[in-house]
Amino acid sequence: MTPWLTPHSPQVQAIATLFTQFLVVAAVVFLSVCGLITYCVVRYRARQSGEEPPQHAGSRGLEVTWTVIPLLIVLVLFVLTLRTMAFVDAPQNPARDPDLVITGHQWWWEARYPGAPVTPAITANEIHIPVGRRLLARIESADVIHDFWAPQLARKIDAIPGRPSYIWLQADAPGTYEGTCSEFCGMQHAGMHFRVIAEPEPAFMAWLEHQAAPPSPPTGLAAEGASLFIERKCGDCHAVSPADTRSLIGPPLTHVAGRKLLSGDRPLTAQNLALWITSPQAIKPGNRMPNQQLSAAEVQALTAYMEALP
Ligand code: HEC
Ligand SMILES: [Cu+2]
Repeated sequence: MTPWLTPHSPQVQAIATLFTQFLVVAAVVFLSVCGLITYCVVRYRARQSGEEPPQHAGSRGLEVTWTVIPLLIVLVLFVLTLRTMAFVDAPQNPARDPDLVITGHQWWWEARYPGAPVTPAITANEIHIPVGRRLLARIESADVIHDFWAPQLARKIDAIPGRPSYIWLQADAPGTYEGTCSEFCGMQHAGMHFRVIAEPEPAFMAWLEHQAAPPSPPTGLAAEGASLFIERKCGDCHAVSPADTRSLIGPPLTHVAGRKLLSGDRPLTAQNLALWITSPQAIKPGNRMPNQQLSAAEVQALTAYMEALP
């Protein structure tokens, strides 16, 4: 199996097992039908003598057989499916707070950790989780219907505006797992990638604490960038403090430099940051960040500021 389809959670393992069971049953049905057809073609083919095979009309025995066998097959598949669903699906009216709230935005993912001992921790596109723990995640949308899909870790689930849904999110080994939006949601639907980064508990806690802590005050060129950030109204769409918990149009930038990818897609380097700030539409056409017509000096200062937010 291709590596990115290898199950890495008990839930996805159960889905993969169900798939195999269906495949085996379908293969048996397919081969029996092929066998029966071949048999009939050979056994009852036109003979030289022109003699017709014996003709029968109606047979209760046969009718009952070919009704009961498919019924049993469907029943078995139905029970297997129900069992898998019961194991895989999270309660849709959970009695407790979710560990994670994931919100789809055009065209990025926001993640919050309301159940964590240190809050508020908010991030975008790179969702850290502790390894081996089954997390209850609430999936929401800020605008249109998206679909949260990390194929190795959890089932697919629609993110529907105004109607939260819940899934179990779990990884049984440390690693970085790719995910993507799986429901067409506009121009940059195909650019709506995310990653789930599963780490041992201590590393995850350290990450969480870091996200919840304010970034250290910028100095030098970065400080100039920080005032430009306010002047140029970047702050209307982006948070730069964990205390700013509003759900905004753009991803939180509080610890943006700590992420590996810019907009979930390309390496987060100074060069790519500068390119993005100069002309976001050139990188991700149609995305909701306007070109601010900044001068080269302004871009430089803003890039230094972004880099000063690890
Ligand atoms: C009208 C709202 C808006 C304004 C104003 C705005 N941005 Fe953005 N910004 C966005 C959106 C939306 C995205 C995410 C786009 C996407 O990935 O689809 C984004 C993404 C970014 C990213 C990449 C973040 C990541 O997680 O990869 C950076 C960096 C950024 N903006 C910096 C700035 C700076 C600096 C300014 C001010 C000059 C600014 N933005 C002004 C909406 C805005
Ligand atoms: Cu989407």
